[in-house]
Amino acid sequence: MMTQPQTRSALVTGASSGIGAATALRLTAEGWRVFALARRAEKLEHLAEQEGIVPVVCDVTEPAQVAEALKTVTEAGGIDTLINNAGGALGVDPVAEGRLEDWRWMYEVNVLGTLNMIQAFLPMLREHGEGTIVNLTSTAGLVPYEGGAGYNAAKFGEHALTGALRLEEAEHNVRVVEILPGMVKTEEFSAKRLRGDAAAAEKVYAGVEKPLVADDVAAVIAQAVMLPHHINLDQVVVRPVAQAAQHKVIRRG
Ligand code: 8X3
Repeated sequence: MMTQPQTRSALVTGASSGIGAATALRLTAEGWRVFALARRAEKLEHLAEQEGIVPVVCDVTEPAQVAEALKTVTEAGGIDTLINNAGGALGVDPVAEGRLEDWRWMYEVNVLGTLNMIQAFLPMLREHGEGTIVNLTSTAGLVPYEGGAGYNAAKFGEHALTGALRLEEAEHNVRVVEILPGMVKTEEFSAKRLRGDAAAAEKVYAGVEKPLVADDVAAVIAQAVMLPHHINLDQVVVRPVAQAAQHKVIRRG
């Protein structure tokens, strides 16, 4: 199927669940064509059934797999919007006890995975003439907190990459949007960070009446990318009302 020139087309990484999956569904509901990219094929099955979604199996930390994904997307008509959502946190250890392998993994997936995707798809976005890149960083990339250093360092890194990219790509008319979510209750984020401890993961959101959910952030992403191209939401911090700041969360009960 050839893409019509007026059809918007995006690639979303980390699309198998959470914010990535919700974003893929939001954009297809708006008539976009979406390449939903994730590491595990079986986790993409539920999206593959959706009209307008093309599943792409790829680990963003593997340049050879990213090159394959670029080939697939190019042959299928290309994109005008790249949404770098793949990322994550691992561990809540203080600096004194942080595990090197956790820090490496976080840097690899949040910073280098994003870098791999940008380097691969930038020529296509420049050539399009009105390209958009959205990077999902985090409020953890603005304010360090106890037990957060490894994740903070990775997200500060991704935040820096995003700021430099915006400066570099303006002359190519590539819009660079940074979305910085705060507390978002998804099925995987805290479970992964807390190494599968479901009770501890649940405690993160305890008493918060309305934590954000994946679709709330997806709604913000969709708004940002559907604004006329000359409008750039440089940085959007998205939190639940109950989280007035990183250190101030209203919990009831
Ligand atoms: C997730 C936000 O507050 O857990 O990116 O660092 S937080």
